[in-house]
Amino acid sequence: MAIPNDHPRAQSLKIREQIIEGMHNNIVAEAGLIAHGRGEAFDYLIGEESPTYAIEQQDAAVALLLTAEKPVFSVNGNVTALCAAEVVEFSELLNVPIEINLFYRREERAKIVAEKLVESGAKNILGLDPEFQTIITELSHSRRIVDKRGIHSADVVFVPLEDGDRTMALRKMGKQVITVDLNPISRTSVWSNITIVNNIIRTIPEMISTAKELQKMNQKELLEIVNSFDNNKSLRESLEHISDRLDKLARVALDGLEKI
Ligand code: PTJ
Repeated sequence: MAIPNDHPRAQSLKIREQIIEGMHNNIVAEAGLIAHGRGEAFDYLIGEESPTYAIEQQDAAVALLLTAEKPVFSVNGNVTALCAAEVVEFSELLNVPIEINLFYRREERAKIVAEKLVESGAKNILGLDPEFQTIITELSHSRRIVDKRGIHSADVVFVPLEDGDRTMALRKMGKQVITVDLNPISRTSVWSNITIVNNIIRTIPEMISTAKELQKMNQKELLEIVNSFDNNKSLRESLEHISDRLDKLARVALDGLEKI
């Protein structure tokens, strides 16, 4: 559906169209629409812009990726539909491989997701070649299938829009997990080492800009950023941000969102 630019919620509706189109093209799972709706609701609550706490989370995440020995990006259908080009640009900038890892895995869909990433400039996609597949034994669903060259041997896994089970399994395997999840109280958010409570649409371009700055720092400076980050404290800040907004909204509710 064509969204008129003058619609007050044009940007949100256009993004919704991207997800719907992604579902029709078999990139996004049906459940991806539901996940997106949940994300939209939380984005509404945080104010549909990147709060200060999110910038700090993104800085810590970039610093961790820059100090990692073997990082990997784990990419699913929603992330591909929303920001394939940006994810590819980020992966090229940091020289981090992309692995396709789907919750609702079907080989045909995994190939379609890969094609979209290749169309967007990706040169090498992990997660498809059966020769390199192995499993995370702690998991029973299809996200257990991982690539020996990627997630299985990585020290840091950047896995936006993740489900909680796998985050726990990855942590138990000794990996550091960075996620992007608009819901600060999801199991993924709570279990990750660094949770970015922000919309992936804003996060990846902002992380690209941050990476260009942080690439000028030395390892010691980067490690200071990583070590001074406290995920629990940061999640608390995100909840306080939502709670403050709701508090203000409750007071000025009928005057509209733009006033706060
Ligand atoms: O492509 P697949 O098969 O791997 O499936 C992907 C989905 C997302 C359907 C699957 O991983 C899933 O069901 O995820 P969940 O458990 O619904 O978790 C998704 C989380 O992402 C939720 O907490 C949402 O609030 C959050 N979310 C949704 N859209 C965004 C988001 N977070 C950041 N940016 C978004 N745009």
